[in-house]
Amino acid sequence: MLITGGAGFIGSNFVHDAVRRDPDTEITVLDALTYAGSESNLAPVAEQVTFVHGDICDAALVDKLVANTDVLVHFAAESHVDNSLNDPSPFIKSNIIGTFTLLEAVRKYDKRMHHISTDEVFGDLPLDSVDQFTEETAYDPSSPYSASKASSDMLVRAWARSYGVAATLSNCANNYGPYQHVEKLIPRQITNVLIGDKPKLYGAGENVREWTHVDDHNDAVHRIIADGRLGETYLIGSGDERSNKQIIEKILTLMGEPSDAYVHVNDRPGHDLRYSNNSTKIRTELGWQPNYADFDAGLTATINWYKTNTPWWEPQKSTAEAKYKILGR
Ligand code: NAD
Ligand code: TDX
Repeated sequence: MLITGGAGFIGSNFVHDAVRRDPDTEITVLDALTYAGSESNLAPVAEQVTFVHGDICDAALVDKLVANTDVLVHFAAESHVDNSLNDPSPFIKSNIIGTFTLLEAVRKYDKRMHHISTDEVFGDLPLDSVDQFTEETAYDPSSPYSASKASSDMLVRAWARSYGVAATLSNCANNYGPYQHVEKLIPRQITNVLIGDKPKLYGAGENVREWTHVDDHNDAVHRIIADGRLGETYLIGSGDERSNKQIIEKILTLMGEPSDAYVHVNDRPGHDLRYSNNSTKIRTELGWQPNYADFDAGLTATINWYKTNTPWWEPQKSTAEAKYKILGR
């Protein structure tokens, strides 16, 4: 298996899981080690994994690696909406040109590829509705991040249809769990509390996200690789929708602080209101269901991970907060 972005949040958890499932799988990770990636995320499985420090836009390197693999699992991307609003250019390069570069190698060598994407490609849903995204929902991205992911998905769909590339796609809802960068909502607030700062809520905090544990996302990806139908898209989501305000209040309560000990900060421009994936297809076709049915238990485990892994997140924290400070967030 060749795993791009395997030194990032979801990718590194995927590699850990893949090694647990089958220690005999030969795994190569290709990762550019941007601010979001660290080879130390793979330390627990370093013996079982070949790490290649490189860029998915490097066609010669990608050609060589894809030629020697059976399955490509593509996680690598610029992943943070706020960063994309500040400077879209790395998003265009890594998410669009990078995916194109991989597709060309997969096409040349006739390899199997699974492409990881997001519910954000569909735009957003009204707050006061029970509407959901499905595999047929039209793309309507709001941010440079989601527009770049939508572009990458469309390239994969086109390469599957026109060139017969053996690809599948998945669009997952918001993930949480260990090794998530402190720029993201949940780790940012946990680490704010740990350093004695207050959690920061964008705007009124009514925006809703569907929270899925990273291990449940990765279990879904394993199932799609094993049994997914080629050319198909699968939506992944726990069904557990919560407002940002509820998330911050929950973190504070679980960490023994008053639930109102947070501050409101500037809202995100173009802020998507609500995401909700209808995951019936993957549940019925591939028998997937989330194991982390109890969000409080998953969040408590995540809080404990950040409590016991201070050396992992501390070096990221001041840089991430300095970026937010400029934006009043
Ligand atoms: P992340 O930012 O934590 O990790 C991304 C990894 O990709 C990093 O290790 C980084 O170094 C690497 N990378 C970036 N550009 C690269 C390039 N040009 N060449 C090689 N490596 C490069 O991201 P994440 O949260 O783990 O997200 C992984 C994937 O899952 C992304 O495709 C993202 O769009 C998708 N996704 C994320 C979520 C979520 O909630 N985090 C939800 C749904 C889908
Ligand atoms: O400090 C904060 N306060 C706050 O209220 C931060 C960092 C975020 N927020 C809000 C913005 C969003 O409504 O919380 C929500 C979640 O924010 P992020 O963690 O930045 O995630 P989101 O923008 O929803 O995107 C995430 O899920 C989909 C991932 O970052 C994407 O990679 C994935 O595609």
